Amino acid sequence: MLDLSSFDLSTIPVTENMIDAEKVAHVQLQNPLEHALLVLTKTGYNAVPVLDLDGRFCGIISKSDIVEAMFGIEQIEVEQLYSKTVEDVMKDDIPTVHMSDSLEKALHVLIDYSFACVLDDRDKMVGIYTRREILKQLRNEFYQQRS
Ligand code: 4BW
Repeated sequence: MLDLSSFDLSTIPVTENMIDAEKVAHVQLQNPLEHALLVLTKTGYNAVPVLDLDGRFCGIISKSDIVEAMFGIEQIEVEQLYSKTVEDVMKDDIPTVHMSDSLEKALHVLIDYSFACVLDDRDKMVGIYTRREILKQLRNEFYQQRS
């Protein structure tokens, strides 16, 4: 049985084991949807962060946001990929965590989202914390207790 009493998420900084920003695939606000679809397809991710030109976090765009934007009344309108921008279809009401926060805060975000964006004081994205990372921490704790 896993005893979580010694695994205190409130003491683990969210910056520990986050994926650094330079390794995070992202798109920019003014990119056409076609570019966002290319990034999502080539990287294999379902959703990536949207940043402005200064690297500030603006929201998240997913493959389903793009497909939804292409649906016209009667048919799929491929031209929307060129006429609409990331800003037109992204979701911007996304909870984030600050780089001084603990894993406990990220855990709450990761209930509803597959990753949490980690921001600095100026809202610049310094990295992301993923469900995979938190599960890896739990697994490590599990094996440490068994040994
Ligand atoms: O290209 C991939 N490499 C690896 N090693 N794993 C992948 C890859 N693509 C998907 N996965 C796996 C991961 O376990 O599928 C899970 C779901 O992917 P997603 O959500 O739906 O595209 C991945 O889970 P995760 O590592 O916990 O990542 C959660 C979400 O975080 C991903 C994606 O939206 C985002 N993400 C992760 N790494 C990213 C990233 N976004 C941009 N750049 C990165 N480097």
